[in-house]
Amino acid sequence: MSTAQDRQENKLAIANFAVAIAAFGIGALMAMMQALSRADFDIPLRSPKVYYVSVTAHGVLMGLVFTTFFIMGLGLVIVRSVLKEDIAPRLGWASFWIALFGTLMTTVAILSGTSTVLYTFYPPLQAHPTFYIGATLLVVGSWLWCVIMLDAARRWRRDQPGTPLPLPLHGMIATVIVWLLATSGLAIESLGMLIPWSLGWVDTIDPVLARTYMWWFGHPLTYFWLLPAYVIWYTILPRVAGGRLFSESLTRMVFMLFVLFSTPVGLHHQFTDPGIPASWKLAHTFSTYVILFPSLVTAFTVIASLEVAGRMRGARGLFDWLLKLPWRDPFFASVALAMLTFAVGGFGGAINAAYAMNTMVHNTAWIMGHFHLTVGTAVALTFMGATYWLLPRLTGRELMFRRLALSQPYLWFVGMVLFGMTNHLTGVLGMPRRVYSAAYEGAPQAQAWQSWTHLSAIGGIILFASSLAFLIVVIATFTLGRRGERQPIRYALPLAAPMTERGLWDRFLIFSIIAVALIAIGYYPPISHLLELERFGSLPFKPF
Ligand code: HAS
Ligand code: CU
Repeated sequence: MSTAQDRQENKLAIANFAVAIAAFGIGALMAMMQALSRADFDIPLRSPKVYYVSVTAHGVLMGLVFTTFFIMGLGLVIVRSVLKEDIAPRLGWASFWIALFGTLMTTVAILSGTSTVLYTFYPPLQAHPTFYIGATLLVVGSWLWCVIMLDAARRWRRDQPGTPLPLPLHGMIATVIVWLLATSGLAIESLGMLIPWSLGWVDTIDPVLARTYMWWFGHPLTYFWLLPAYVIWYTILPRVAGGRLFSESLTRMVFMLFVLFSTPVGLHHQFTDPGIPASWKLAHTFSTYVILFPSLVTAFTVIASLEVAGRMRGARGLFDWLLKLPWRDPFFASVALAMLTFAVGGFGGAINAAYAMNTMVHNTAWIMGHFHLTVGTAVALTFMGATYWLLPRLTGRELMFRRLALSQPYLWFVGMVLFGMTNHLTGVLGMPRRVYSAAYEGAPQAQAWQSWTHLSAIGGIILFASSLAFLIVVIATFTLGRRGERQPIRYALPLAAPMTERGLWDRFLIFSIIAVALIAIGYYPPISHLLELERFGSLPFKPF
């Protein structure tokens, strides 16, 4: 039976998940309108202004709000499940309300049409000050959550000296450190440049410098999204699949490598930006290839864990273990399809990171394809699947409409294959990203893109149907689901005996210090070189 304390703490996690899912719902509706608009369908209210307001809201709500709140909720659930003690509920609620207040501020700024700067908020496009201040508050709220998470790790160490953190907490602490390293770049950009400029305290802004801080934040942001998904792949999936985690030590290593190398790679978003020395762009290419490694290890470990599961379920042949897996479980299907998609999306990342190939795909629809397979599927579909797993465990209610829940990840997969593949293709054919109409007012080159964008619009409609299915299952379960015994939250056991002593890959403090040093090495020279050049600030632009 649940205690009052339990219910209180579940409430906090549930509040975080609720904001995440609400943001997802609004973002999904906008996404479908955008896919139709790009394919040049005449939908009501269609105009460039509406399109760019919508793309800004979609990017911010999906990329920054859905993800951040979901990750905060997941972190709280994990802390509670491994520590089994109070986790500073006041601080938790303060974090929640500050982040929510910031989110509402930014959302109003976007929807009122004053802040059409897209989710990358590149200057000299200028937003209303409340856009930047709201986004900053969202981050401040998340920092308080980081304090809770770090405090949980401290308590574990205090009570079990010498033992390594439980694996899910290990992964979440890595996520927290990556987030703190990432948001330090954002804090410099936001407090030092964007907010004073938007308030009119300074007239001009340095766009390349701002973009450099932005990508110091923006690349590790992608791993802030990915690592909690990895926590689910490593620590929950093998158990649901009926098997064991293939290797605990590899898992600990993977998370620590992300702490080390997530951040000093951001120049791979700026290969075409002027003023940054080519040598430093090349250096960031190399470090990007280093950060591919932990994901390749992940591919190996998760597939091996699934093979173990299939064999524990009785498979004997070379590949029949695949068929033994619980493909009819909504959580399993979501995560397995998310991983399959990530194999393609991650491969695309390796292409993006190659300096020469990047010039072919940069600023084209290819990039949209890339990030819808990575954050839009590997991460989002994992989070949706995890919601099916978590909801009954947090609320004690049975999952409603199981068949709808099962069809949802398959629909998402089909929709994303159509959407992702067509965007990769049109990107290679030269179609820019972020265009309101792919028809380009009848330009001949645009003819080649047309039929593909129609296919991608069909993908968008299927994705919307999948989103609706997800929302229906979640809302119905939450409000109408039959109450039963609350199932416990249990994590996968490793194949070998669990580790009982702290090893190399458990040294968070030392690796964080090295990570800070690597950021200094990766960013100090290119930024100081940039500042040595004559700087021309830009006045603000508000095209919409
Ligand atoms: Fe990226 C642009 C490079 C990963 C997100 N990326 C973006 C943007 C976003 C994004 C949002 O180098 C656009 C930003 C903007 O708006 O301008 N990306 C990479 C590289 C990786 C990578 C090298 N990206 C991600 C992840 C993201 C994400 C993860 C979100 C979560 N990306 C780039 C570059 C650009 C870029 C350039 C700039 C492009 C430009 O010009 O603008 C790597 O981390 C990827 C490693 C992944 C793998 C895949 C491993 C596979 C696994 C699954 C195995 C499981 C299987 C299933 C096969 C190597 C782990 C088995 C299933 C069974 C049932 C058996
Ligand atoms: Cu990146």
